[in-house]
Amino acid sequence: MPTPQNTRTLRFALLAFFSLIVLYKIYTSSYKPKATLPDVSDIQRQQLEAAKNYLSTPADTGITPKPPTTLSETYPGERANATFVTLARNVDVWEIAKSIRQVEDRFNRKFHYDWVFLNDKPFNDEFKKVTTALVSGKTKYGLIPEKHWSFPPHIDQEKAKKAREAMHAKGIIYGDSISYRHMCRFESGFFFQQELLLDYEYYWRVEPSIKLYCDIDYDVFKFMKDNNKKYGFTLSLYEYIETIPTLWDSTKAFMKEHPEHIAKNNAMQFISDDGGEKYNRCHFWSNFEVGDLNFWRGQAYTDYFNKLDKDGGFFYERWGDAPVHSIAASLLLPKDQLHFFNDIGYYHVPFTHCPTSEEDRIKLKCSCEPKKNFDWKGYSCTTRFFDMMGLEKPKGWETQLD
Ligand SMILES: Nc1nc2c(ncn2[C@@H]2O[C@H](COP(=O)(O)OP(=O)(O)OP(=O)(O)O)[C@@H](O)[C@H]2O)c(=O)[nH]1
Ligand SMILES: *[C@@H]1O[C@H](CO)[C@@H](O)[C@H](O)[C@H]1NC(C)=O
Ligand SMILES: [Mg+2]
Repeated sequence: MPTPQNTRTLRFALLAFFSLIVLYKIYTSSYKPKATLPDVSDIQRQQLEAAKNYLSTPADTGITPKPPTTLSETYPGERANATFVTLARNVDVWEIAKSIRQVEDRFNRKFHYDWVFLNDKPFNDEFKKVTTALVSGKTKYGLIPEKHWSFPPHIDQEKAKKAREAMHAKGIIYGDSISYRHMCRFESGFFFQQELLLDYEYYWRVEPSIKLYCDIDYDVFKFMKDNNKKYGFTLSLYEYIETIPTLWDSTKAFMKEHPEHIAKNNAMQFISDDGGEKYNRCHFWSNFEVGDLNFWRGQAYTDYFNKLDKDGGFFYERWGDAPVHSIAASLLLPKDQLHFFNDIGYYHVPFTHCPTSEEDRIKLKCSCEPKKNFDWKGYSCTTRFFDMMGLEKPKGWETQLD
């Protein structure tokens, strides 16, 4: 016979056992995964239905809903002979993906221009797949020939190595990098010679990780053509002198050798404060450029680049394509063929161009913060450009001085 003591223990054990089962059931049921996720197309259908209802319901808010527009709206009219161009490595794929998305959303979804990608190594399938999916025009992929991405034979390797070491010791950014020098020389002298670019007249250079802040509702390339512009920029600033100590000496020698290439009404005033004796280090920031490829392919620039390449500063110093392009555009073109794209809000680390006037920012649906605009800050050269061109500065510029 069980003692009362045993019965109580048994009852307690049974109670505890069943309570545990109940608790376990409650616990597992609340964590049970849902059978399946709702179907994406169902969600889309529901949202579309809701949107239709909303649009067909008379507004009781006093605000008339805008008619729906499609995102793939293509602007009518003829296209220019033009392409985007990007130099990139395979590892840049996700950063260039962001740039492309910005360019497409703000501009190219309306125009569908092509996009040429260039690399010193073959692009892999991932790079091609991702970028082709994002670009609304044709995409093309070029391998840079070795002669455009290597030391030319006349370069003294010992001297070049010493120069890199010295710049590194001084803490100059990319001071010891060989590939950065190949990149700068390539962008200075060879991008426009690539086979894929020979098919085009105008280009727009896009780098990884850039941002566009405003809608661009007109054809930028046709604007260049119709207004006889050869070089367009958004930001300008002073170059780091340690990277180009003798660039101006080579330039002066070139001007003496080839006076026939120096344009009348050029933009010398933008790059020199004393009529050409000294370089003031002003340059257009070349990670953004819209330009005429035939200008770079012409005799004047060919002679200029060859002179610079012979002097070796791409390797003995660290000449950047920004000062090289800028000096060339300023000396070999009449100044009215240069164009400041005030309406293109732009960012490349660490500088922003944001249209100065609020009226423009609203009209263009800009998303940039006005006080970040670099144009009128002390380290920008854009004031000099306005002075040279006799342009009136946009409303509100004084409020952005620093
Ligand atoms: N294929 C290839 N592209 C390169 C190489 N180095 C730089 N680039 C590209 O050249 C352009 C300029 O290089 P960046 O590294 O952005 O140089 P940067 O703009 O002076 O400096 P960041 O402030 O680092 O952006 C970018 O479009 C890069 O993707 C390289 O070794 N190979
Ligand atoms: C585009 O420009 C290039 C370079 O000037 C030229 O060779 C090509 O024929 C042009 N294409 C068209 C369709 O006009
Ligand atoms: Mg960059």
